[in-house]
Amino acid sequence: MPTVDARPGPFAFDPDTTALLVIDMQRDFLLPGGFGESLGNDVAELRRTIGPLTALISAWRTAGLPIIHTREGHLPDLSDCPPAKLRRGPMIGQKGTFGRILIRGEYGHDIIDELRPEPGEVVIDKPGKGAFYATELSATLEKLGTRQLVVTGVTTEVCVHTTVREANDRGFECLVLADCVGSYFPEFQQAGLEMIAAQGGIFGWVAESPALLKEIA
Ligand code: TIU
Repeated sequence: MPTVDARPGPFAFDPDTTALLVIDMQRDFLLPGGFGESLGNDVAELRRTIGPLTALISAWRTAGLPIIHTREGHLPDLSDCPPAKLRRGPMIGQKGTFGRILIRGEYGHDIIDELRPEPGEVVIDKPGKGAFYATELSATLEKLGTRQLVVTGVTTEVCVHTTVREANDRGFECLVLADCVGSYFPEFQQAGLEMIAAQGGIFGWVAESPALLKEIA
C-alpha cells in the first residue's frame, strides 16, 4: 500500500478508496480586493496554497482518482443562513467587489480560475463551515466507496478543521496537507496543524504534498 511520510506516523492509503477534498478555494476568500481582504486579512497567507494545490490536483487527475470541491455559501434569499451566523457575518449577502458575498451563483462565491473543477468532479455547496452538515457529501462518499480523505483548502482552523473533525467522527481517516491548507493567521495555521496530529493523531495525519505526490506519480 502507498504510504506517506506524515505526522504523527506513516499514513498508508488505498488509492481505490481515497478521495481528494478541496475546501472553499473561492474568490471571496482568496482574491485581492475580495471579502476576505475587506475584513483586514492578508490573502497572501491563503494564496501560497494555490501552487502546491495546482500540482496536486493535476497529479490526482492523472491518477484517475476522485476529487470533491466544496464552496461555502447561501441561497440568494439567505433562507439557509442561520440568523446566528448572519449576526456575526452581516456582510453575507451584501454587495461586494465580486457580487453578493457568499451567495451561490455570484462570481465571488465560485472557485478561483486556477483550480476550476473539471467536468465530472463533484462540487458540494455547503451553508456551514463543515462539509458534511446539510450537504450530500456523506452520500457522495458512500457511493464512491471512500474510506480515506486527503484534505486541502481554506481556512485551516475554520472550514478545514470543522470538516476533518466531522469526517473523523464518521470513520474516515484524514490526511491534511500542510502546504495545501491556509489560514489568514500564521499562528492558527501552526496550531491548527499541530492539533490534528497531536495525541497520536487525535483526528488525523499531517504531511507535505510532495510526500503524497511521490506515492501517486
Ligand atoms: N472556508 C472557511 O474557512 N470559511 C471561513 O469563514 N473562514 C474564515 O477564516 N473566516
